[in-house]
Amino acid sequence: FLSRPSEIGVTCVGFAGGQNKAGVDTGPTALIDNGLLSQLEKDLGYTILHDGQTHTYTSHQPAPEDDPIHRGMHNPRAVSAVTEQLEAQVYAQAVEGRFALTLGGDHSIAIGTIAGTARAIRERLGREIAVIWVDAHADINTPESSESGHVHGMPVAFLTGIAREDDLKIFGWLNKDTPTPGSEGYDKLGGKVKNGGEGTSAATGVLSTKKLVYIGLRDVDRGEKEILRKFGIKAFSMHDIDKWGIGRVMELALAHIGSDTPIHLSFDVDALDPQWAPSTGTPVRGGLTLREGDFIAECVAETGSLVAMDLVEVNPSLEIMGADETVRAGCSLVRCALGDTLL
Ligand code: 4U7
Ligand code: MN
Ligand code: MN
Ligand code: MN
Repeated sequence: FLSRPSEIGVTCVGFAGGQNKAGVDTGPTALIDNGLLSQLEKDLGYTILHDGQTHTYTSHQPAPEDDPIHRGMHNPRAVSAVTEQLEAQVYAQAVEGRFALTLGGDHSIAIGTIAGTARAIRERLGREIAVIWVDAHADINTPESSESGHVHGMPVAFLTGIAREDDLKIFGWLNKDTPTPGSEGYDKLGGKVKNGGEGTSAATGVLSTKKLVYIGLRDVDRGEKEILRKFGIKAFSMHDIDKWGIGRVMELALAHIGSDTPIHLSFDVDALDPQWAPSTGTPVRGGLTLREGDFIAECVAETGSLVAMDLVEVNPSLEIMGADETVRAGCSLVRCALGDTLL
């Protein structure tokens, strides 16, 4: 149902406001300086559409003094404004049938990218997207469950409607097409109450909890574990990868999504072990090898259903000795997701 896109629409987002470490905003430039876009063009034969900019959407962001903490979240209005702008940009790429590649930036930007992909695919193909979230972390904290207040640990909660805000300037824009919490069939969190099968409910925002699969988890907060359990969300941790091997895990992950579903791959470079990707804000030991990361991307590419990818959390100013390696690993993941398989 999808033909291999010949064009890649690239969006670079120099945003660090979803967490507290400077430097992740320079991720996109580092990836491009390493030759990522010319590799995709010359080695893989894609046409690249890129405006040559690293967007900060500064003119849309409030002054820091106008962006106080809200429900424990740091910079909520800045993250909201940036992701709302980004949503429109990713939408504009994906609705034209281009592969939407976004380079970050911290992982809060996935609020914008996934919302944009979901809207474009709904409009263009009348289909719901699935998301494969590759990360050491589940990024599904609600503002209330988060201990850090960093929004890069919350994007999945807002995307699935597990966390909600009515204020349009604080992610309320995300709910435009989705029902009001508390209305019939929806619980007070805005989760869609569908007491199906094993007593688990499903939540739906721009993304359904049923269409989400995690790979690589190893640092999940207590509150997040409760959420994963409550909504029956499919997750393959490092334990599962050790037990079954990455080959079997990918078979199971893709089987959960089902063939014929457009996929958005959101890849946090911290899914890789710090041995391969040390330059990232929240490294966690015991992660994926570079080969396992590449393999995940290759398997997703092989489905022929991948329509968008984010590569996030590359921070070249941390562990500077390893910055080059981290950037090269990031480039490799993107090439693999775009079909740079063997032979
Ligand atoms: B990343 C954390 F508490 N869960 O919420 C939090 F461990 O995008 C980390 O995956 C979030 O890098 C990490 O702050 C966000 C923490
Ligand atoms: Mn992470
Ligand atoms: Mn993440
Ligand atoms: Mn952590």
